[in-house]
Amino acid sequence: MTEQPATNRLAHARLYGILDLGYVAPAELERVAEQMCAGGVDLIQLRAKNFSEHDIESFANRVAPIVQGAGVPFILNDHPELVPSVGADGAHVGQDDLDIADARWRAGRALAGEVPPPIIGKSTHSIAQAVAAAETGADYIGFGPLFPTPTKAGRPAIGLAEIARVHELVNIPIFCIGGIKLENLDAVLAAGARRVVIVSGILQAPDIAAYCREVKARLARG
Ligand code: TZP
Ligand code: MG
Repeated sequence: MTEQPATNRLAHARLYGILDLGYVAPAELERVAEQMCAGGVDLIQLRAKNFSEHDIESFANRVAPIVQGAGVPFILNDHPELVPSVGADGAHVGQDDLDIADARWRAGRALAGEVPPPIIGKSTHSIAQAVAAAETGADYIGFGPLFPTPTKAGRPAIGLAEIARVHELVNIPIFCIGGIKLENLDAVLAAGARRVVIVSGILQAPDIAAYCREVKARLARG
């Protein structure tokens, strides 16, 4: 089978998993990445708050071959400048981080002409931010947090009411995020979500691959 470019795989991605060092010990990164890939996660981000850039580069260099070897695009949180050295597929930035154009330039400047352009994603917390992210060139957005979550403590939940509207207004992939678990996934899908990011639900599952498979099955039905 011919390998699809990461941007094509983004277009079909439904489940976005995050390897978050708040839940995963550094020594466990490879094992957890393998389980997420085995469970069918479509996109994987490395998120390591409070670690040095040096540590993040080294984590990413360990994880990238596993994730990309499984045909899954690999995204770095916060550090577009590390995309070229790691060979990641892109970077994810928040509202208080670099703007999309700057992130894209940093992520892609050493790669021009050699590999496909980087995927740049943006966190959004309202419809206005979602529309702005699409207009300024994001390849996808996170939309949330839908529910309060310890993974992003202090960020107010936005609930389910705006999910349908944001899908009417924004034409790039929208990944709903924040407090999503198997227990509330059907309600999130019924509200109009098509794609989700799940962090703690996956990383705290007793069987990560089985949990991911069940989420994918529900997404396929939803
Ligand atoms: N951005 C908005 S909510 C969130 C991020 C990174 C955390 C989602 O994590 P969880 O554990 O799935 O609630
Ligand atoms: Mg950030």
